This record gives sequence, C-alpha cells and structure tokens, in this order.
Amino acid sequence: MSLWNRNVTRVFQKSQIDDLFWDELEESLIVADISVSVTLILIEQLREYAQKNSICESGEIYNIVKEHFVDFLTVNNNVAPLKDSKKVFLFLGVNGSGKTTTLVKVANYSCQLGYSVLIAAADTFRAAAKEQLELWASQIGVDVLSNPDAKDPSSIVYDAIKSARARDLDFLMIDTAGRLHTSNNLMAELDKIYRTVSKNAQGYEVFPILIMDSTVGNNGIIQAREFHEVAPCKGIIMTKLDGTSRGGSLISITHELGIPVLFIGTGEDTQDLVEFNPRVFVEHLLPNT
Ligand SMILES: Nc1nc2c(ncn2[C@@H]2O[C@H](COP(=O)(O)OP(=O)(O)O)[C@@H](O)[C@H]2O)c(=O)[nH]1
Ligand SMILES: [Mg+2]
Repeated sequence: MSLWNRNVTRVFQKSQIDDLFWDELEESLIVADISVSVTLILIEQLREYAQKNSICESGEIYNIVKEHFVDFLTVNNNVAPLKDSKKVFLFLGVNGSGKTTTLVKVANYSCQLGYSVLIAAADTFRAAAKEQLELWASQIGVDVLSNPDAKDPSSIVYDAIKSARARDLDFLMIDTAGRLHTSNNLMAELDKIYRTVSKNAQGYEVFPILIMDSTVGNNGIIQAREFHEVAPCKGIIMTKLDGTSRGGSLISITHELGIPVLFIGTGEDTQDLVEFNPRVFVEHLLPNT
C-alpha cells in the first residue's frame, strides 16, 4: 500500500469534519511529501471553503483537495518544449536520478516528431558515461559529440553548440554529470556550463531541465531550489514513476518554483516517457474509491 493510501486517503475515511480531521489531514500531507508551507496554505484554503459552504462531509473536501493539486501542478501550461524554437536542453540533477536515460528518451521522442537532434556527452566524471550514451544514441540514430581528452565539460558543450549551429539542427541535448546540490565545486562547474551555453547559443533557446527521481521525497524542493538558482530550469521530468513512489513532492515544487512538469519516466526503456498531465497524475495520487 502506498504512502498516499496509507495516510491521506485514510484521513478521509472519517466522514465528520472537526478539528482532529484538519490536524490529521495536515500531518498526512506532510508525510506524503507535500512541503510544510504548501500544506499550511492548502489547509487554510480548505477550512475557509468548508466553513463558507457549510461542508461537514469529508468526501466533498477530498474532491476539492484534488482540484487544488491540479491547480498547483498546472504551471505555464502552454510550455511546449518540443515546439516553436530551436533549443539547447541541459539535463541536470543528482547522481542516478535518470538524466542519461531520460535524455535518450526525449531525443528519441523528438526524432519521432521529426526534429533533428545532436547529443553532447558532457558527463566527464562517470566512467563509461560516454560509452553508455553512444550505445543508446546509436540505437535511436542520433549523433553524439564527445571528447575523451576534455577534462572541462564546458569545452565539450562549446564544441557541441558550434556543431549544432553549423548543421542547423533543431535540438542539442546536453548530458551532464550528476552532482549533489550541496557540492559547491560541482555547482560552480554547472554555473560555468550554463554560462557557456547562454553565451554561445544564439538562435537557440536555452532550456535547462531538472531530472528528479520520484523517490526523492521532501528533499526534492531543496534540490530543485538549488539547481534552479544556478541554472533557471524551464521544466522538470520526474523519473521512476513506474515504481511504488507517487511523486507527491512535485506538487510543492511546481507550486513554489513555478516550473512546469514536462514528462514523466515510466521505465528503463527508450520508449518509457509520457507527457505530463496534471489531472491524470492527481487521480493516481488520490484515486476515487
Ligand atoms: N524504473 C525506472 N528506472 C529508471 C527510470 N529512469 C531511469 N531509470 C534507471 O535509473 C538508473 C540511473 O539512470 P541514469 O540515466 O544512468 O541516471 P543519471 O546518473 O542521472 O544519468 C538506471 O538504472 C536507469 O535504468 C524510470 O523512469 N523508471
Ligand atoms: Mg548519467
């Protein structure tokens, strides 16, 4: 049974709305990875709504919670990452969050839509990162630009942008090394990568994407804030939603930072990428029983 069923849904099994109900709801949301500040705002709005509309059945509140969640998750709904302009996508996130896998998925999806893509292997830390990328890229028929002698990922990024522009390609997708948002050196390196991209990407929109593992929990908002500060993220992709985690942390991240969720990852294959739909996501969190 998921955290959400065990906690949030259980609170609603009690039909009477009283002070204890609100306390339990508040606690259950925090346990289910909604940040404290977002939970407090939500509880206040719900209490006000219940009072104004003389609601005493918890079932009615259940549906209002869902509507609020859909609202919180609907950010810049018109951002269509794979349309309109040429882009340099920068895939960011902590180690193992799924950056490389997701990059290949997005590249594959872009190719299927008819866009031309180049991949830059700018993870100079992980042994065999380049080989992993080249193997996958060859399977989907996309070129990879790499440089085994380069120690500085910014130099690879620079060469890749030059190449994408010379070939007039639609998208450049840059794979970066995983880094902890708390590591100053690596975040400084990311800052350099981001500035190199921004300075050289004339004619391309710079599009950092934060890749987050759905099991990240409440730490997700802290991670997102730190990455967003160094390289303002235009989108989030949450991975591993095929597992038991429901990714509740996305609600506070989108609400607090205003970054839209673009896709979700639903497996380890190149095809396992789904466009994000706030309503479907919320129905999964809080199903109608
Ligand atoms: N089940 C599942 N596994 C995933 C998903 N995305 C990535 N992974 C796995 O997570 C692990 C780390 O992925 P990788 O792309 O190398 O992460 P990186 O370090 O951020 O580049 C690999 O074993 C991937 O197969 C997903 O959506 N679902
Ligand atoms: Mg990687």
